[in-house]
Amino acid sequence: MTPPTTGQIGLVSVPQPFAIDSGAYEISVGRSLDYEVTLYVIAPEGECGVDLDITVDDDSDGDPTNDTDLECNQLHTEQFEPRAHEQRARIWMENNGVKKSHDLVIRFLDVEELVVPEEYQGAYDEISEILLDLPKTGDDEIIGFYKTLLINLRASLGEKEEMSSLVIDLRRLLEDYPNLLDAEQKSRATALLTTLSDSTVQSSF
Ligand SMILES: [Ca+2]
Ligand SMILES: [Ca+2]
Repeated sequence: MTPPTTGQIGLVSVPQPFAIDSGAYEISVGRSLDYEVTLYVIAPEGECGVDLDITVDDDSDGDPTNDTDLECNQLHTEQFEPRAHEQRARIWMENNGVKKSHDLVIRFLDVEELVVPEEYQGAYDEISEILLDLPKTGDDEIIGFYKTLLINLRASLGEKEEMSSLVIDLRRLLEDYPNLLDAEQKSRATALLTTLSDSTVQSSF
């Protein structure tokens, strides 16, 4: 751990964090701990939060790295659902207009069978990209629903039945709300859904 000194972010966690490069930390956690990490981020002053996944914009403000998934100065136990070998989180802090951040890599051990099957890695990355470019205007509830379906789809890659029902839900949503996405977003989403429904159909023969 980094001993907290004035104005510095301190991090205490189980499993223990290791400094990996300038300002970044890594925590390795395995199945024996149910992928649970207990952490406490000490921020002596200013605003501070932990963004647990810098590829997903949880508060839909256009910046995927600034979410407050966990509050600082509080003890949290977070159970992760590994979909890859690691997940990158970020501790951010802002004090008197000065921003600081420390990346936090959560490395998952014993995940061979949990990670995205290789043939879906491209789709996984594509969904992550699409999630970074959600509509900025429009009905928040519908955008939120679209985002949830995409996150669920990304989590279900390789599970054929769940995948195909989510692909159908997404297609239906895009049909029901033809103005939800702009032309570029729409062609990207449509291409993704076509690829995934092809792979679902093929696998059933
Ligand atoms: Ca995020
Ligand atoms: Ca955000």
